[in-house]
Amino acid sequence: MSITADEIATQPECWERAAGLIPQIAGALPATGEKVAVVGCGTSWFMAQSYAVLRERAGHGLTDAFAASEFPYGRDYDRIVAITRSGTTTEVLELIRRVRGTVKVTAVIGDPKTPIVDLVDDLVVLDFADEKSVVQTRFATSVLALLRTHLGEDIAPAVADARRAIAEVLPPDLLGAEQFSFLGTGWSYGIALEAGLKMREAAGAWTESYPAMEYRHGPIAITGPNRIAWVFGDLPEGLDGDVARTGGRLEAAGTDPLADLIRVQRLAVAIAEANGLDPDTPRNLTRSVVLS
Ligand code: F1P
Repeated sequence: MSITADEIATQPECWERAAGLIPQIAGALPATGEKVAVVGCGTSWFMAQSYAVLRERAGHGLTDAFAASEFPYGRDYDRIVAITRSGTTTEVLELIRRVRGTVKVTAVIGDPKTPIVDLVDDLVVLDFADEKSVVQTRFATSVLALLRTHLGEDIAPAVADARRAIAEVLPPDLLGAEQFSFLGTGWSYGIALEAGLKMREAAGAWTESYPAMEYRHGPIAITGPNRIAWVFGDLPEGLDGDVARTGGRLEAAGTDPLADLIRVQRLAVAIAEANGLDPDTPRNLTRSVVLS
């Protein structure tokens, strides 16, 4: 079994541990009413996007998400939340150095032995969810489990869905599919983006990601026999019929989107292995992007 597969399987326990941290670390996370920008790169950026939607829709205050390299300097935020497993990603560190002293910064990290710990005002360490694997799985989802709990959500139903997602046999149609369009609404759009990235990173698969209601505005032209439209969370009305008419397969588990992401992670590992790739050593990737 690959290291990635091992780490994927530990997610339910990691989410419970992350949720259990809230009483100790709540003060490090944004207070209700604060204007917040959440930043990261790659997977961490997609978790930032999901959190931003969840926080704002839960009424906790204005929340924007940016790729660290695209941060709009000069905007008036009360706090920046930086999500980074490694704590060494160049764009994230550059951003923090640039805003230091002008706005409060919280870092949510996996590895506490990195320079970021001395640069930020508040720190949340999820070292138990850190990974050996290059591609992120459990760190990212544990961050979102932590943040959802901080917003007042009970993570237990998602954990139960996650356990089922780990135990389930993956349908053979999915393993042999040629293309995947991942779709989401609200916070599950960030999950759709991450699903697409995971399949590209671990399996070199052809994937695309869209807000679910945007899918009919062009992307549906890609779907056809042996291609998958995968919906996280709520299925928009009529989309099942639209996908059926293309001859493609609709995948819509209707479970918690974060738990459904686990099925994609498992699929990515399975497709990589079926194609003779090692999911632990993905092509052209490093655990953290450190630019010189
Ligand atoms: C972010 C990241 C990963 C990606 C790749 C390079 O890392 O972009 O999401 O999978 O391995 O690094 P981090 O800032 O969260 O450590």
